[in-house]
Amino acid sequence: MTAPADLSVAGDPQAAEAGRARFDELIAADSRVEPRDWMPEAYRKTLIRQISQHAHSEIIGMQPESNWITRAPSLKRKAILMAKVQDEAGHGLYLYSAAQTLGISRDEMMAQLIEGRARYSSIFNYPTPTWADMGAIGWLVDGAAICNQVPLCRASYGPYGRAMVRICKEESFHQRQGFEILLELMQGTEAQRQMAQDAVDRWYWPSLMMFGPPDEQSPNSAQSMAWNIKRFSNDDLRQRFVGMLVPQAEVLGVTLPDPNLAWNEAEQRYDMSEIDWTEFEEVLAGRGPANAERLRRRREAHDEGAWVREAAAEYARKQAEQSAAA
Ligand code: BYC
Repeated sequence: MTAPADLSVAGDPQAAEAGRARFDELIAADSRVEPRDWMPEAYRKTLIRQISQHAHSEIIGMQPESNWITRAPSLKRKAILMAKVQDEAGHGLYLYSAAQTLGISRDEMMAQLIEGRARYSSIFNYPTPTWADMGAIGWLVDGAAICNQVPLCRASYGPYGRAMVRICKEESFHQRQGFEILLELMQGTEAQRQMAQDAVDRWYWPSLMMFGPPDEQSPNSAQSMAWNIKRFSNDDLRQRFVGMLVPQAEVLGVTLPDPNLAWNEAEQRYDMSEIDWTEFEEVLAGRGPANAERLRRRREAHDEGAWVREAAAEYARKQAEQSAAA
């Protein structure tokens, strides 16, 4: 599909030249590019790729947590978890809307997801066997999301940056609720403390993988940074995240499962063990512990929702008929 911005200058090389100059100026001035502005095709494609992957992550990300809604340990915890999962649906919808401004339809993005042609974050392909996983997801997964996404509030593409502002506010609440679940468990019985530590052990490394491959193996970073979409490299954000976790882990009383984790005064960063990138590659190739289950459930939900889409389309058709007759 061609973006509206391209259509406006199609067949007019002078207008395209002016559009390109204006785009370069906007990027150089660290200003915002808006949907009606001319933009290079590769910029548009990169944004569609990143924003749609992000939207899919939010939608698939509802599954590991919704698994615990019916089994939350109290009414209060159930209400909080329901609100959080609902927020994630909302994030997905803002992001799909932002991607639609680039000329791709919601139907096409959904088809890419359910046909297994789209990526979504590796983190959501891990199972959630215990209640402590709700704490670890909030603390580690939402914590990593905040580190990664706060800089995206300044992304050069206006609709994406604006969607991220609201998403980040909600993610902060999510992160705190996860921290609080773990804190309560860590102040509980020995079995509860063990459950919390076990969840941290299982989610720590996958949460570090959320930031993407190491910088030297990240094919998209350099261009995305030149276009002011990404503001920091994958490794820089990962370091920032670990720096945030260390003091919080102390407050919680949990151990981060890396024996080599230590502050390096000379380099002003944390030394850490090598991440198991083979595991990351396996998950990206669709062979993670829960990939098949996540996609199967997403397809089922899509099929089960067909009647809602049909009813909405029929209602819209009747409304249009009525206003045409009026
Ligand atoms: N998982 O060149 P690179 C959330 C792919 S939602 C899967 O560094 P880029 C939440 C990457 O797509 C969390 N794939 O790429 C929701 C690329 O493949 P393609 C989602 C990954 O784009 C509910 C290839 O590897 N957050 O937090 O410059 C509940 C090479 O990578 C991953 C976002 O989407 C991964 N972890 O950087 C709770 C944030 N990492 O497309 C929480 C927005 C890399 O070339 N996205 N790949 O086939 C981003 O910031 C960037 O897209 C990334 C990757 C940092 C993720």
